Amino acid sequence: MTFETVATRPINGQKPGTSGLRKKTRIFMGEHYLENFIQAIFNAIGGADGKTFVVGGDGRYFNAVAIQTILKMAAANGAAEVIVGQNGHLSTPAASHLIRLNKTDGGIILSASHNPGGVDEDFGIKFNIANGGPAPEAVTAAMLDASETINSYRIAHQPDVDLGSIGSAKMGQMKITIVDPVSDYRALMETLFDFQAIRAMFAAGFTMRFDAMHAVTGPYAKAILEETLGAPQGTVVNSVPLEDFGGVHPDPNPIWAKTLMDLMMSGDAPDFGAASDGDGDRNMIVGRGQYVTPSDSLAVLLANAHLAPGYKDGVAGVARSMPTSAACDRVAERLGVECFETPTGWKFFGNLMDAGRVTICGEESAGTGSNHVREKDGLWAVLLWLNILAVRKISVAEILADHWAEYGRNYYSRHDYEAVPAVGANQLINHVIGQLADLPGKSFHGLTVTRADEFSYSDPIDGSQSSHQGLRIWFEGGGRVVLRLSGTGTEGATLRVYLEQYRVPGEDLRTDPAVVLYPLKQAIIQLTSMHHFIGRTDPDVVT
Ligand code: VG1
Ligand code: CO
Repeated sequence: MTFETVATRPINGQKPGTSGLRKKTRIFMGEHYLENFIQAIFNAIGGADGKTFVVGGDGRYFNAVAIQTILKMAAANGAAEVIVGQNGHLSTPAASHLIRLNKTDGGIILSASHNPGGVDEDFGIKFNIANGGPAPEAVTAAMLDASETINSYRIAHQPDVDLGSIGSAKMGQMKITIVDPVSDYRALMETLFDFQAIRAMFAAGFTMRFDAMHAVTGPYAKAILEETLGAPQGTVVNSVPLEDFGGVHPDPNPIWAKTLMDLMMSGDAPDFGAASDGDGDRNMIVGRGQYVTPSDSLAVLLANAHLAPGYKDGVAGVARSMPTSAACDRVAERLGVECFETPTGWKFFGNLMDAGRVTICGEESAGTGSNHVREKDGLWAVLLWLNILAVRKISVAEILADHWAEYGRNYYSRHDYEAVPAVGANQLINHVIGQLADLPGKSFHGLTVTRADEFSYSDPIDGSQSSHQGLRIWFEGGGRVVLRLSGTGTEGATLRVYLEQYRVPGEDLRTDPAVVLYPLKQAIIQLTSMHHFIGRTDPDVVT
């Protein structure tokens, strides 16, 4: 086999964000761009020599081409083996599982998750470490450093490998193992959930719709929900992964999964609805006539996890990202377990899970998961909900009503201002940072600030510090607003405004969240001088 060492130069901007490096697909397709970044990953981890990796992606445009390049580079860098999902497909949680199951040195996941796919849309690459989780900040910083000093990369001159059939192949000395993307993952799910109870529930006529949004979860959902658990054919819709996700954003929220939402709010609604994102790590849960916010879903799953066999002995603790509502904190308190507040992004949960401090983690963006892998896991959340429904035998709406009656309700909504000029967005954040110390005692739209800060995190396991992780402003009466800029976009900036208002049990807990959160929304518009900095006050997406 012939290897080539190709001379290259650093390319600006290969800085991983909240979840890997995301750019326009055409940028990734540019000369040396992908190669530089892959070589930077290998360089950052002390080389690939003798190592084993898992490689797979969400099937978006350029996935298949990029995987061939990665294989050739892994071979030229001396990797011993690469485990690849058939046709190059692996959901993010399934990749995390394969990394752990096969005790590999890590994995390369090709995905831009909820961002749209296509030649003129987005592509992304993330590196996961040997525990199966996203590279922590020390590793992503090393990757950036390596990308800034690179002067060559190594690649093999070999024909493309046929990834269509399961089995093994060789590229020079390197073994390539092509695996069924679903089977190991399905086996793991069977160890966690009471499949028999869920099967009995479907057999008794329980109805469901799962919208795979033409993303990677389709084959997983079909195999598990329909083939294994007996849900009728057609339960999973949009189940064939497409390179452009059928032209939509594969983002499981009421906006992008509107067809599912409309069905669930109609007279024809099935008992249960769910959707997942591009790479299968996030989920949307919706009952008949009842949307479940991701923060509430996390709290409900935590409170009821013991009903599933995998969690029957209880949980060690819980962690949530800072913008996520405090609904799960109340459950943790009742359970007498630790509750951690981390920066946005799953990479901050890995240490806590490895140390056995937390079992369940979640984010307001519809990411939920547990220590069965080191990634968020969309289908896992759906299966845990199904397990709970099978045991409790009441509706989603009733489960939620019970929960609020017991713990109170954290009304919650996220407002996204997309494609905002980056300059204005940064000025807005700096404007608020400049006021933080003086905010307490001041009133905006009739609401008085009690406390305000910029969130920093000190990892309790390894002591690493992460600062500038978002602004928090608390108001009299149990309100909180969080402001931060997205770290997953590829154009301009996205300002995220997270609104939360707590009401205790006994208060009216059925009011429309938009009504309850309206005063907070007005207060933050005034406090940030939003119109001045970004030219508008109406969000593009409300979830
Ligand atoms: C968003 C979400 C965050 C999530 C991240 C990756 O990040 O807010 O909670 O972990 O996406 O999820 P940001 O920086 O845009 O707010 V995924 O499913 O895109 O890998
Ligand atoms: Co995702």
